[in-house]
Amino acid sequence: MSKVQAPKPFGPCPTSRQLTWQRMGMYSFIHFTVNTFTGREWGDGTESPEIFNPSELDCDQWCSLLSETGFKGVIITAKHHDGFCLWPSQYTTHSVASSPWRNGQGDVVGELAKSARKYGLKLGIYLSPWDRHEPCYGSDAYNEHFKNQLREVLTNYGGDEIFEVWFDGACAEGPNGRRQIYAWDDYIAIIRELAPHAVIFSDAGPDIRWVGNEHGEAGATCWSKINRRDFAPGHADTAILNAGLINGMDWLPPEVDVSIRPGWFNHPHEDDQVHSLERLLDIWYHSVGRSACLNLNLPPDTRGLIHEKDAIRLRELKLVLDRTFAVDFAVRCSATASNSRGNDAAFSPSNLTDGNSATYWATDDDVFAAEAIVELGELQKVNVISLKEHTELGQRVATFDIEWRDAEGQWQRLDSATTISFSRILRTPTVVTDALKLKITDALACPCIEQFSAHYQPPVLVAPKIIHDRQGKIDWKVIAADSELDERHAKENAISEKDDLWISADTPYPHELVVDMGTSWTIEGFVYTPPEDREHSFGAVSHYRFFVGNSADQVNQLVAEGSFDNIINNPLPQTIRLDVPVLARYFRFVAVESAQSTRFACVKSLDVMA
Ligand code: FUL
Repeated sequence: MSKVQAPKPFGPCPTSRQLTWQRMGMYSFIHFTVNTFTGREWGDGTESPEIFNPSELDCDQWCSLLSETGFKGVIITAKHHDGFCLWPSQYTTHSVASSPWRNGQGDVVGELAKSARKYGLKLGIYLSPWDRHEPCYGSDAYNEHFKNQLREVLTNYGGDEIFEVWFDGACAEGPNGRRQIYAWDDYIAIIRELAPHAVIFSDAGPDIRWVGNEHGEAGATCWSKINRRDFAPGHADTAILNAGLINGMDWLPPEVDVSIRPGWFNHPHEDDQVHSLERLLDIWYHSVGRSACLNLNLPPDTRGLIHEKDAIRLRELKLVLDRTFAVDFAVRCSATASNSRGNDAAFSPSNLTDGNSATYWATDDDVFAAEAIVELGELQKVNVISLKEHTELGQRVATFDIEWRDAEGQWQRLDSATTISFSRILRTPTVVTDALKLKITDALACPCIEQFSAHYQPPVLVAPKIIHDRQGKIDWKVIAADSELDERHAKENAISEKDDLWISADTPYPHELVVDMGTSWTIEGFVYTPPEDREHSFGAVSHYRFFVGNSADQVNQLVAEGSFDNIINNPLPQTIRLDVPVLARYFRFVAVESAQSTRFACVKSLDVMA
């Protein structure tokens, strides 16, 4: 027993439920519903259950792939915004029970629960509070309905074993135009009762938070804490969600949810857009490596299988991570420090390299800046450094440097970073060295560091990029548009190859653009690319109308109208296919409604598919 007192916990600390979740590191999202069969990202609730008919659904294919490639759990969209239930709910007929799949006898959630158990994966449930089908949505009765469904899934599919319940912030009108006021406290109480080990995800926790974007990136500074009282599901500052708060009062670490493809649901035309290995590695280092968990979405296709291309990418990711982390050059190496708590062996720097997560190096209470040197014993090639704070005692380190010892014995800086928390994994330039130094330059309380590891990631071959030639666009002309703000945001930007935007006049909607394509094309559809940057995302368009015509003053034939789904959180190019292709020289894009209630509209680009 040590004679020196251990440091006192500092600020909010994780619960054991949160720690168990954090140790999982990576798990997967499965987005699957009627959208898989309609090609949409948000179903509107009018889809017939008849269309849900996967030809070869096999949860064992999903789970064996996931466990083989290092995933620890799987979260299924038991019900997405369209209201279609992947289990035969006794509270609605809008479910698999009304579909032709397995003659209405099937149960996707049940099959997944069984298969997950078989492959050693934990099960998570996504149950969308927003329900665009349920007639009672928007009334007190809906809260009862939702609670019944919650009880039903948590009871039928192994409550005790469920590791996460995922609450979506997306909320709008239901089928009768009413919005719901959700009974969050009741929902949470039901989960605590029936799934006591599950963490609850939302913009505001209570256990884990959304990371503020859907492109796979926790902040380079990432505090595991925020102030929950300032947020509610669907109402949170995305910058704070991303970086957390240095003095946050609640322990609420982020989950990075991101799809392996552009959309959340499988669309065959995205089979060639599965993220590259390079991109997946970035996502991994910017999530697991920034003290978040990674929830990577793998959407099954209409067969009910995870596509071969997605599977290959997961195996590649696993290979690189295995090669990188199989060897830790620092493990069991000797370590010294500028300060070690009470000079007591219990808090010695050798705890950094003992491979034991119960021990840590700590300094005296009044020491907030300190350094530890790890002697590697021989020259090693290093380009990845992995650190862990002993988060049972809170998050403390604010800034630090990593240094390496060169051939002349001089210390050189390898990297500087902010925040560590549960895990900080840095990719650095490659150095060959026999010693490394962790130099903590600022902390909120005496640092308590559990682990220092050094690795080498072999080079990853980058696939060649294919540049598409946008044939024909050269002769296009914008012949009408409402006046632009200034030259930088000119209407021509909407059809140019450049990154610039068209920003309409700052007057009430609608706004429109009329384009002369120079010659007639058989138009099969169009693509609206919204602004991707935060500043302009306010100009994203949510509802559109698309007209064509064959003379400049009569572009009046309405060939498509509708809404762009999930455009704020996932600002992807929106591809709209016409029901029937049409031959025309002119098109008119009308921005009918703004996604964020602004007056102006923004277009990064408009393309037609011909
Ligand atoms: C969002 C939803 O609107 C998307 O469709 C998707 O489910 C994503 C994970 O969360 O808020």
